[in-house]
Amino acid sequence: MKNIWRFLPFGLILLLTGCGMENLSALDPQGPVADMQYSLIALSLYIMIFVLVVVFLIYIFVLFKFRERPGDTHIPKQVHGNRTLEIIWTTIPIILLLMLAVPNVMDTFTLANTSVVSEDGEEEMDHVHVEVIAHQFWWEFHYPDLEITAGQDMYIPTDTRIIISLESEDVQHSFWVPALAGKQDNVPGITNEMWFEAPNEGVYMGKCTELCGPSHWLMDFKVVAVDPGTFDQWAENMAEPEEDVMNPEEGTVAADGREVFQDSCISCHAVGDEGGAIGPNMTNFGERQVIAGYLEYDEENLENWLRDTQEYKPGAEMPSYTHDEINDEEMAALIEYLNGLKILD
Ligand SMILES: [Cu+2]
Repeated sequence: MKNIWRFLPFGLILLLTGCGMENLSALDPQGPVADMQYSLIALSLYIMIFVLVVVFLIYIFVLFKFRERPGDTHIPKQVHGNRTLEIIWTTIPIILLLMLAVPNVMDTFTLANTSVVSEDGEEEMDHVHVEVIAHQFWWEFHYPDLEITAGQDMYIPTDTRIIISLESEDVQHSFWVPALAGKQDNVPGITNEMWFEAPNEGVYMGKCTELCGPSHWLMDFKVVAVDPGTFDQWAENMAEPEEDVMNPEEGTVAADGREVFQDSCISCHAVGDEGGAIGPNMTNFGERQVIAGYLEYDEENLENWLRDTQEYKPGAEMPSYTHDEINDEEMAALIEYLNGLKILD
């Protein structure tokens, strides 16, 4: 029975690699935090494999060497206590545990340190602070120093320390971007902190990993790492989108769509700083890769989502819109308007 537990690391690896969609894997680490965590996984695994191999070799050796042979009735010499053996099998596990414990404890302190001030208290490290607020079933990213709020896509500059504060608006959720950093919980009433850095530009897949309701499994998000110049541009445009994005030219289909948005959506969704904050901010909606966190971004999926919201994300706070509420022409205009909500060229 004991040996079954020694197979656990292999099972774990299989499970982790099973989540190979996009870069939703802790086994392809990007950046210092993920690297550190991967090294701990690897170190633990190698130590466990070493123990497994040694135990199995001894087991097999003993099984064959001392097995009962036909006709052999002699009783082996009875031994009581062996100081050398006892010292060996006490010392080796202590050494192995120290090899596990020392880097684990050291890295735990490094990972828990979200301070951006240097040790002498003089310099402040380049950083971006993001408050990650979890909702059933979407993610809000608030940048307090930049005074902007984004939904679903968390833009970050590369090679910059990202300081994350985790909060929840309703139940317990958990924030996980495996390629960049291990998970931390979003707990109502408590603010947890973590940090990570992304050295490479790219889109990193994130997921909620705490069972938080009927659409928990659809609570995906993306971390979009761009070069610092593009990030500054993004932040500037998020704070103050260009006028023709906010207000499409009079007489265009998009302008009609904006009216539908103003009638039906704006009490929950904001564009720029105008609108409610119950649902995700829509300022850069047209730049999303997915709708509702998981549906491929195209017009058909967008319409399906708006018509059958509860079908696609059971338990979401957003209602489904029937043809009586938004007719086909209005829907087409609304989609045109949403497609045009782009702030980066
Ligand atoms: Cu969740």
